Amino acid sequence: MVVKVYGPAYGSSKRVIACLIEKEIEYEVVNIDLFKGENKTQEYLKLQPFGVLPVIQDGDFTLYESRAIMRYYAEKYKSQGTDLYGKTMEEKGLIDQWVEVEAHNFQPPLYDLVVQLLFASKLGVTPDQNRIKEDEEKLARVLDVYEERLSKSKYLVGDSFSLADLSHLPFTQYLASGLGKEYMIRDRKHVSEWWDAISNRPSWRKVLQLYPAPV
Ligand SMILES: N[C@@H](CCC(=O)N[C@@H](CS)C(=O)NCC(=O)O)C(=O)O
Repeated sequence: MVVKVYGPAYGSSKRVIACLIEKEIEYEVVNIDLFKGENKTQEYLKLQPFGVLPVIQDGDFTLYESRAIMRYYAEKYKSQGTDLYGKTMEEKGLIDQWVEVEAHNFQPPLYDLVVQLLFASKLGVTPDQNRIKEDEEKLARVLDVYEERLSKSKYLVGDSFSLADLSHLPFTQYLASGLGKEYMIRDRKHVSEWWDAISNRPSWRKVLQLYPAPV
């Protein structure tokens, strides 16, 4: 059964696709254009009642929330493709910890910077300079924690690439190019080396090549 991914051009969908590629799982995409409101149609809301991307359909199984989807496939195909979800319960716990940090500490200020700096005109939002400054300050404090963590190991959890790192790819990509804030990565030696390592994975290069950002 080929997995159907509704997306695919936006950040959260790319998290799922990078995971599917790492796990060597066959998939096809269904294009949903957020700027045309295709995520708010009755048909789409039946799949994802909150009207956001992505959703996957795997036979008659439907799942939304990008991080739940990547965990599902990392577990379901544990021994296929890259092992992304740790070898021990402790590794798994730490991977989950960093996925939660990504979702609750890292992505929120960065998502807002993307909306303010990249999507504002398309979304009819006036960029708010105070908010941009606050977001950058918040994100800088988070990245300082990452710098400390990454001074101790190559990846967020030990010496292997895992869901903890993968989950950061889509929004760090915006930070690395497009927002004019690449220095937030490059000024931090260990974050910078980590970004080079994870963003050069063939899976991520393929995602970028196949699904260019909409703006
Ligand atoms: N927690 C959700 C967030 C999904 C999300 O915010 N998706 C964005 C695209 S990256 C979206 O669909 N935004 C449309 C909207 O907010 O109307 C997930 O990870 O799946």
